[in-house]
Amino acid sequence: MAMNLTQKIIKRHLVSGNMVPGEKVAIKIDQTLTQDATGTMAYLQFEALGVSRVKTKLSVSYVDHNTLQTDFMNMDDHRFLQSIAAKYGIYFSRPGNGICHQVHLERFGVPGQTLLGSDSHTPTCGGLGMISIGAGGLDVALAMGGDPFYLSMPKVVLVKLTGNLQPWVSAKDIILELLRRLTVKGGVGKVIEYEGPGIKTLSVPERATITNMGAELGATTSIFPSDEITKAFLRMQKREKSWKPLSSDKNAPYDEVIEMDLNEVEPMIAKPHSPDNVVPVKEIEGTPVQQVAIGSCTNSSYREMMTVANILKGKTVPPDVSLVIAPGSKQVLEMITSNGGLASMIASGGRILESACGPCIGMGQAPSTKGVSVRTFNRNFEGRSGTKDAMTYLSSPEVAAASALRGVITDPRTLGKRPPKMLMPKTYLVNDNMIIPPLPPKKASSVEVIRGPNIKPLPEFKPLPNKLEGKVLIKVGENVTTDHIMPAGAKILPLRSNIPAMAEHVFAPIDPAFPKRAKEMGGGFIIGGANYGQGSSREHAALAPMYLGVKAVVTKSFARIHLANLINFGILPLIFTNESDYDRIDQGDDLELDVSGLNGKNLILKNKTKGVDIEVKHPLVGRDIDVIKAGGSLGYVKTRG
Ligand code: MIC
Ligand code: SF4
Repeated sequence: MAMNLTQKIIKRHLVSGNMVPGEKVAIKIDQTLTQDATGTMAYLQFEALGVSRVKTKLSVSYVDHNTLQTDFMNMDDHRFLQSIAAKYGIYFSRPGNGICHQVHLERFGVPGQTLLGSDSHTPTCGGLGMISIGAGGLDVALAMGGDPFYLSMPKVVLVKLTGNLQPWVSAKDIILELLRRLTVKGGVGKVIEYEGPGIKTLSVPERATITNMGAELGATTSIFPSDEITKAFLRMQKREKSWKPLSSDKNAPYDEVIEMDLNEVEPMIAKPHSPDNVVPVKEIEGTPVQQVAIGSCTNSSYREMMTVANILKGKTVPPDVSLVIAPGSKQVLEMITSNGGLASMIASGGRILESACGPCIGMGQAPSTKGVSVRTFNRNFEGRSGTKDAMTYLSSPEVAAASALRGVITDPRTLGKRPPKMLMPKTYLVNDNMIIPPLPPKKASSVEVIRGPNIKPLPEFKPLPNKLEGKVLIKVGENVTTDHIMPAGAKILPLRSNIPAMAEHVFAPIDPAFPKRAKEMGGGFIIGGANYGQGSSREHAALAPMYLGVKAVVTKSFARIHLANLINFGILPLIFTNESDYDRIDQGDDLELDVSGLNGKNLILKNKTKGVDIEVKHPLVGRDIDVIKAGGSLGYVKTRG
């Protein structure tokens, strides 16, 4: 039977389950990646499994998020991660070596393999023909311990690209156009597969921009075939041996087909405060800009940095604009340093940041009050930049550089007929001296793990009782992100390995009184709208509410990774059978739920305050029920023995 590329790779990795959309399948994981903000917790969980060495083909621990060291906490975490990596057979990418997804694409990704990463933008490596999926840290810890990864078998959408991108239009515009069409919910439960003659015009880093931001569609992952272009990229990275050709079969089945003619794609921009609030740039041209930020795992490859350098060359950024640039990896930074690209950026007034996430996650460079910031990043949720009332826009590097030079949002096509000519080098500069390879097992076993005082033990997990009772602690609206539930930024991110301290900030952007209320009431329920928990993979958005006593979250629907995280930490996820019942519950209402019959799908949620019974269903499949009953995955794994 003809298969699409997603089905082929999943089939080769299938451990259990039927490959029928919506059914639970378990797949073998070849590679894992973690980053420091999710990694500390993931490795504490890995340690709790009691395994002596990772069981994957390759595992890499990156430090790229918490690189602003305003006190001891972040560097303590870096040292913890480095010692853990040495002890358990994990590659360690040192701070400064670059953003996990960019470095993984350059140095480690292998076509046809599976990659599980504790970061929602792990699908970046789909640009190389991998099935690469973002997950909570606990799922990644379990994969490192040799367990398969459980997921709902996704539907597969074909995006057929034809034609050629026009001058000044780039890969970012393709994914922004797709977000405009499909919205941030459009990819939930789906893998987006790219095919068609248009893909032959896109290099691997351009493909990776598209698969990276497929995360914003809510997709399980996105993938390109592995072809001659993939081979050329791997050759340039001196990794040609990792290449093999991979594509879907002729007449492969797809659940949906979307066509896009690249000739028609224009420079696009996402307006505040959602990545799907997309319009053509020309519609909002002229909006004054205070800050332009270039970088992030979406747009920080060599090609993109050189595009920006060439646009800036010989020009000066106007006095009212702050331009900040973070090249995605040390490889990129070293290359643009030796070819003069960096000099053009500096000469134009660009402020150069280290190769890390930086402003993308509010680690410095917060915009001014009500400041307009044009960013080549992937998320513009309210407050994520570090300034609550900032207006952040998402665009391509071309639009960002043009806007930086003009001081207003600018369609780059007004800068000239074509962008300055750029020649790609024959090979990339390969220097892995900031990646520490794993130690041999004998040496590794004697390594002492270094734990700073901010690294606190995991909270306790309690089995699910037969009855859940409590008040509605908060009721939130549609598309609530994990940045709302558990914000990041320079002040809160350092607390990632300290759940009691972190819990003090749950729902801070929406309702700062939440943690106090939750504690006073001994926990309770959360009520949410559709796509609850979209965005980041941070399991802290489940772990910290669990610590505060949250027992169940009732919504119209969930985003994939957050749903898995809730189950992993023993918080019962529930969905309204009738969406309109959302209106029959308010904050402060007293709820009661008998959960002894979890094996059936439907449950009755009693709203004692309003005197109404509300039908809800749970999305738990197969082993999820046992996991929830055990109070979460760690408890479940222990009972399983
Ligand atoms: C993000 O972009 O929101 C992050 C920070 O990379 C997160 C991970 C985290 O919260 O640590 C993600 O995308 O998963
Ligand atoms: Fe880092 Fe931003 Fe990418 Fe998240 S989206 S991994 S914070 S660069």
